[in-house]
Amino acid sequence: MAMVRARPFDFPFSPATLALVVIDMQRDFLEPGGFGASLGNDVSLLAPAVPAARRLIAGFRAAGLPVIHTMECHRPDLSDCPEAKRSRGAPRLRIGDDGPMGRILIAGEPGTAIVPELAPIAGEMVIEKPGKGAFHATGLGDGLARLGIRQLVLAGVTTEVCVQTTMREANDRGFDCLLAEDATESYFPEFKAATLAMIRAQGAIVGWTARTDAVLEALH
Ligand code: C5J
Repeated sequence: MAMVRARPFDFPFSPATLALVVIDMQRDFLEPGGFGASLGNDVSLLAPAVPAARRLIAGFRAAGLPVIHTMECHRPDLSDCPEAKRSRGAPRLRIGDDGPMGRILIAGEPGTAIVPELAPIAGEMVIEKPGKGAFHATGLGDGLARLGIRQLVLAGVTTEVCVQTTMREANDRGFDCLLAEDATESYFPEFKAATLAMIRAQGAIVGWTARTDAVLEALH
């Protein structure tokens, strides 16, 4: 069994059952003019997660382990966007409205794309998800089962919304989950800190956290 130096204690894993899941590293969250900015957030706060996520992706690819990407987005007719979701947020620019990078959070629009530094390569699983959690109304669970994956390293944005929701969904489905501390960011640094603390509290009640360097060291 390999081991990542992690908190609250070391994370044991088998490379045969480990995958990286990179959550929603999309222009709509990371760049001006997208969904995140429309909600009044300072999107520059998410930028530090990009280089760390890039190193994680490179490390998993080099080790021959699966890299899975998710994208929060909806069908152009919004049939998968509950009114309860669309009606919250900024009234002047809602999901499906035309923004500077195309329609906000709609599949296929320029703003919905993953930032170029972290773009998926051929053969990698890309999950389009209508919810905050990546298991809700997607094929992620079946895809992981097909690959025999039981343990996940997570990265992405935002820490306390889509990343934490996905991690909790995965934990309830029996996956061991580790969140890469420096490869995730929030528009609210205090929410990120609280999320990391609550994940690893009570004997890793939701999972583990570790620095990207510690994950990469363990993959060698
Ligand atoms: C949000 C996400 N924050 N990917 N989405 O609405 O965290």
